Amino acid sequence: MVADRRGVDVADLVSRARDGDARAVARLISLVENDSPQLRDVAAALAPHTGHSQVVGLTGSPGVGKSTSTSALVTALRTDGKRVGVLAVDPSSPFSGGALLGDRVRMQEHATDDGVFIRSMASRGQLGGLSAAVPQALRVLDAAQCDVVLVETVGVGQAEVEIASLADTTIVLLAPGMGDGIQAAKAGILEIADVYVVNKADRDGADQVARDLRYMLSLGGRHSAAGAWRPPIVRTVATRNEGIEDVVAAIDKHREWMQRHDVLERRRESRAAAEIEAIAVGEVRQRFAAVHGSAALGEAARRVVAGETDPYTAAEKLIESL
Ligand SMILES: Nc1nc2c(ncn2[C@@H]2O[C@H](COP(=O)(O)OP(=O)(O)O)[C@@H](O)[C@H]2O)c(=O)[nH]1
Ligand SMILES: [Mg+2]
Repeated sequence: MVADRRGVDVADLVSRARDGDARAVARLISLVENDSPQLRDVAAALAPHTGHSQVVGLTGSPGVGKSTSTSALVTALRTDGKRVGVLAVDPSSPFSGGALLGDRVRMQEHATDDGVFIRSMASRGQLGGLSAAVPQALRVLDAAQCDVVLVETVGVGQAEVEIASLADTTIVLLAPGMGDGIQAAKAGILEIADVYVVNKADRDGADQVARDLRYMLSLGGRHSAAGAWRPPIVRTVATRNEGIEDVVAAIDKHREWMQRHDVLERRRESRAAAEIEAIAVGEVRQRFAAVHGSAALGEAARRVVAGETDPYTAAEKLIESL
């Protein structure tokens, strides 16, 4: 193994991750999460090994049962022999412990399973925020040959909608007694669902939640167009693994539908486009920061003041020189 002073041997890490080495996977995610100087090497080494995983996002209010459902889904997918990644993402927390600690405890039953990779991420430290770090972490899990990657986001808000939009299939969970439908509708979270899960179906009011949901969906939105995917409503009791196989079936069905209608490629391409754009704009912004107070800018300013050129021409020249 050739590990130079700059750090680790990226190619070796990627090759070990592909073989399912959990420590290599963890190390790679740390590299992308901490915006390491080797981020580019890692991204380049991962690129040829991606495109296999189906990314499934789970979102919904705190307490609705996302973690319990995630754990139950892991069990179901493992029974089917799938390799599974789990990313628990907390956009509002500066710590990757805290709110997610409970989830880790819940995930304990999968801790010794070498076909499951579990990781939590919080917003601490990332230069471009979680929306920049999560796609990279997803690529690591993809390269580690996960068939499915479950992304659980904590809370309901704009940040969660953003993270959820990184998924191929987005599951929105609701539960009775949480005043949840309205909150989710306000946050725009209902619009992003490919599958609805009414969890805690063992409790009173689950039928009402499903009815309210069906009513809200009947009012229109992107799903009402001809030929559009109709998001199913699945009832579950996640604590008893009830209905979980129906969720798995709904995920499979959505994937098949996306492939049949060429939607999967288009969704992934539009996500990649947004990512490239964000990276490019970030890069340009950084270069502009270097321009501020520079000799070139000073010279251009002098020429504008002297009437030798106009500010538009000067700005154009500056952009060209970047
Ligand atoms: N009665 C009932 N309780 C559930 C069900 N699913 C989860 N819970 C409980 O609801 C609480 C919150 O669950 P959790 O998975 O942590 O929710 P999260 O915040 O969305 O991740 C926990 O006490 C779970 O045991 C369910 O189907 N029925
Ligand atoms: Mg949770």
